[in-house]
Amino acid sequence: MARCIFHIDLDAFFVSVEQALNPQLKGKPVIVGGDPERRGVVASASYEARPFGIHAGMPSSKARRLCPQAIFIRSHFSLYKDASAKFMEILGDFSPYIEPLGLDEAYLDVTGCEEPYGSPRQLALAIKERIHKELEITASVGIATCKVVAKIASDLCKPDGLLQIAPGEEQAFLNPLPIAKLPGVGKKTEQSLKETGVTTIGELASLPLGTIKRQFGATGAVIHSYARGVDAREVEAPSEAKSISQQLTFARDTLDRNFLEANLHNLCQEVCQELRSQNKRARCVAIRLRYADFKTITRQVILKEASDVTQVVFATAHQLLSKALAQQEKPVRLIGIRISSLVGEEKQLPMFHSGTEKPEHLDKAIDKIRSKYGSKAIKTGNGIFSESS
Ligand code: DCP
Ligand code: CA
Repeated sequence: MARCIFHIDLDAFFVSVEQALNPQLKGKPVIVGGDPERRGVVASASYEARPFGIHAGMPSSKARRLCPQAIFIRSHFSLYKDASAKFMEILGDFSPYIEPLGLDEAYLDVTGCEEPYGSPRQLALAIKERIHKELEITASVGIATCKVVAKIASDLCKPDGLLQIAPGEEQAFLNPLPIAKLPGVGKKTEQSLKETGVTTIGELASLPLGTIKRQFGATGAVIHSYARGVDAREVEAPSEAKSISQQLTFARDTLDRNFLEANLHNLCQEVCQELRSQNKRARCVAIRLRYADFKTITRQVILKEASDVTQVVFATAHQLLSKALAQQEKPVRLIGIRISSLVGEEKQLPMFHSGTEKPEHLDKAIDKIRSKYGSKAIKTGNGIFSESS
C-alpha cells in the first residue's frame, strides 16, 4: 500500500506568533528580526511584506528601505519555542509518526490514520483547523506518497494551503518545476545543472543516472531519485542534537583581540551550559569568523578527551582564534562557536586528581545561578569585557 505522508509548515511562523499575541498586527507588513540600526537580519516576514521583495536572511536595513511602513519586531524565542511545542503536540494527536524539522515544520506519516476523517484531505483539514484554533496560526500541508514530494507540495501552496499529489501523479507534478525547488539542489548544483541546460525537475529526471552520478557523485543519485518522485526515507524521530552552536554579529567590525576573546568566552559559556544541561560532552570544538568583507572561515579541532568544561572548550577555541588572527588580520564582523561529536553522560572516574574538578565545580555553580537569575547574572573574568564595551 502506498504511504500517506504530510509535510506541515506553519506560515510566517515568528510573525504569526506575534500577530496571535497582538491582533492589531494582522493583515499588515510585519517583520520579525534584528534591529535595522544594528545590522540585524530578517527572520520572518508577513505575507503582506513579501511583495516588497522582503525575505528571511535579508539585512533589516534593506527591508526597511524596501518597505518603510513595515512594522519591525524583535525576536522572542521563548514564545516561538512554546508555540512550537504546542504545534508538535497537536500533530502527535493525529499520528505517532512525527519527524519535526526545526520549530515550525514536520513530516507526519498518517498512513492508516485517515479512516476516521474519511480521507487524507479531510484529516489535513482537521489538523489545520486545530492549529488555527489553538495557536491562531495558519499552516500549509503537502500530501504525497513520499517526503520529498510532500515537502515541495506544501511549499507551493503557501500560505494557508493544502495540496495533495495523488499516488502515480508525482512525476507529472514535479516535471515543470524549476530545479531549485528540489531539496538537495543548492545554489552550486543549480548553477552546474543550468550550465548543462537543465532547468526543470523533469529535465533532471530524464538525464541518465550515470551522467548525473559522474557530475555530482552520491548526491547526484539522490537528487536524480527525488526528481523522479522516488524517496524511500521513512518519517522518523530525529536522533538527538548532533551539535550546539552560538554566534554573534557585532554592531561594528572589530580587530580588538580582547573584545573578541571576551565574546568568545561568553559564547563558550552558553554552549557548554546547554551541553551540561543535556548531560553530554563534546569532542569537537570549532570556531567561525566572518570578516568585514563577508569571507567566512571555520577552524576546528578534536579534543583528546570529550569535555563539558567551559574552561577546556574556551582554551581550545581561544587557540583556534589566536591561530586564525595570526593568519589574517582583518576586521571581524561575526564570531561563532560550535561544539559537536557529542557523547552521552558516562564519565570516566578520574583515578588521580586530574586538576579538572575545580573548573567543573565552577561551571556547576555558574549554571545554577544563571538558570535561576538569567545569563547576565554572573560572568567569569574572561567574559566581562564584552558587556562593558
Ligand atoms: N528563520 C530565521 N532565519 C531564517 C529563516 C527562518 O530566523 N533565515 C526562522 C523565522 C521563521 C522560522 O524560522 O519564522 C521558520 O522558517 P521558515 O523558512 O518556515 O519561514 P516562515 O515560517 O517565516 O515563512 P513561510 O510561510 O515561508 O514558511
Ligand atoms: Ca514556516
